[in-house]
Amino acid sequence: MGANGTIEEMNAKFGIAGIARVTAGNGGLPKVAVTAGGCAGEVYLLGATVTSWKPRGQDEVVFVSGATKWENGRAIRGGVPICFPWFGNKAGDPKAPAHGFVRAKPWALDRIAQNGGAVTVSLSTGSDEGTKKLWPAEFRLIQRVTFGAELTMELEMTNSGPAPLGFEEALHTYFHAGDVTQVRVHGLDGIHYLDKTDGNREKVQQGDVTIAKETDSVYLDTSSDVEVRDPVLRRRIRVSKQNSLVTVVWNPWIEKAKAMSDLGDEEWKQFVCVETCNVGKHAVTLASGEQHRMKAVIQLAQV
Ligand code: TA6
Repeated sequence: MGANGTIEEMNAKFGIAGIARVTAGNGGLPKVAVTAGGCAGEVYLLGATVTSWKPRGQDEVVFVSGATKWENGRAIRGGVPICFPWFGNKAGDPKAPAHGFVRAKPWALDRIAQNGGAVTVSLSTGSDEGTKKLWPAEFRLIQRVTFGAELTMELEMTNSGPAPLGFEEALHTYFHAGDVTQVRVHGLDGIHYLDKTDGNREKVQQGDVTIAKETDSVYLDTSSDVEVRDPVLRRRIRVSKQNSLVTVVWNPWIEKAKAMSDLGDEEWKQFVCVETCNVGKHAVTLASGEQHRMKAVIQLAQV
């Protein structure tokens, strides 16, 4: 039973007949399933993780691993996990959960609203005794997901405490690819990046990003649109963003994929992560009472 009661109670309270329903998903975990605005989509209360966006007549746009361990306390391997309030390992605390703690905890479902032909699902989480042990701050985080002809995700952070605070954030999107070795990520030419597979050495991107080995690159000072160009699925996925100055591109390749218990050995071929972030030198600082909104808009174009 979640913050909002049972799945049946949530569906009675928030469900919209024929459009959106709260239902039991994998592992019995509550999810919101949407069919509207020319698409189908899903978001789990676990981590407020989007796990599906499928415009009508199109292939699935987000990748979710078949080896995901569907349980509260563990992040979903795939979809759009939310990294917050730190990205990667927590500085000075290697025992803290990687990518923060909100992606592995159940969020509250606050609202499901029709908005034109699209549907917006609002979920929230905030500070409590558990979070303060890991991060002594008072905050409220809202994820608004709009399913329609586009997929829009807006992460709103409020510093509800008395003191200024700093945090990192990422919409860690796993895009489904026909064959990642043939994908080109376009839009980062000339951008400086930190290569996490090479001791965080700073480099400059030449042309499109291609995946031919383990790739873990943090592109800095960029708010430009990026396109995932996929010749196998004959499509382009455009990622636009607001209030984000970092883009991360990741694929674990063969060995890392084998070492991950919640990813199939061959699944590395089926996705590329293109992440909308504010991390490192672009971590966000908020004064008491202040708010920050980061937005990603995903569009699909056939080629
Ligand atoms: O976003 C890329 C990255 O930070 C990589 O370094 C890799 O660790 C990946 O995230 C997945 O992290 P996770 O904690 O979900 O296994």
